Amino acid sequence: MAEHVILFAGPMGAGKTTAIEALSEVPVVRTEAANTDRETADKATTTVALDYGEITVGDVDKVRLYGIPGQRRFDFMWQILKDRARGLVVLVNADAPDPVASMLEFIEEFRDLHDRGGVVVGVTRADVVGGTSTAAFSDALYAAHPEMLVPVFTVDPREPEQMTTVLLTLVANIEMRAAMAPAAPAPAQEVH
Ligand SMILES: Nc1nc2c(ncn2[C@@H]2O[C@H](COP(=O)(O)OP(=O)(O)OP(=O)(O)O)[C@@H](O)[C@H]2O)c(=O)[nH]1
Ligand SMILES: [Mg+2]
Repeated sequence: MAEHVILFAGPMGAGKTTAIEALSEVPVVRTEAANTDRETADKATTTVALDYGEITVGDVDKVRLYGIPGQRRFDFMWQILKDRARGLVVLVNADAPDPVASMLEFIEEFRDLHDRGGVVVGVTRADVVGGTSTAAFSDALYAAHPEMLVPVFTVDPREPEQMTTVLLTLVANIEMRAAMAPAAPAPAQEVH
């Protein structure tokens, strides 16, 4: 059984916890505390350590889903989880002050995950803003990092089917990358 560790990153209120709740087949471990920053995200609670959920893909692949806190003051958890993960879902809410810049910030912070696995972007709360299209996000990504291959979706994290599409795209990318990676060289033979 293959196992994937996927990180959900993005600004406060983007929908990381909501997405993991929508996807997980086991009760989600959540670490919510009262939200003292209602200006950034108008919701009662915020993640302070991590979210954890699990889903099985295609009957055999177990996917571990970790959500990290959006607030920078809790970013000690970012490093710990970054080292374990092989894939990244960046969720960014369309009603953030500058969602494109925010997306780029998280992509750059977690660049390693692109290089050793894969990255997808989900633009959330598109229904709240109206007129949101993925083009501005894809164009900015291509301008900043033409070498990176990152699919961009609009997604409502409350909808399990939509989140499943995003997750399966990422898992497919990771598996394709692994299949195409050159095999490790055979150990050198000693000559006597
Ligand atoms: N209308 C609408 N609401 C959404 C959408 N996506 C998320 N939400 C709501 O926005 C809020 C997102 O909250 P969380 O899931 O806690 O966000 P988070 O990314 O975990 O935030 P932190 O843990 O604080 O960093 C929830 O109330 C969701 O129901 C969307 O596409 N449309
Ligand atoms: Mg959260």
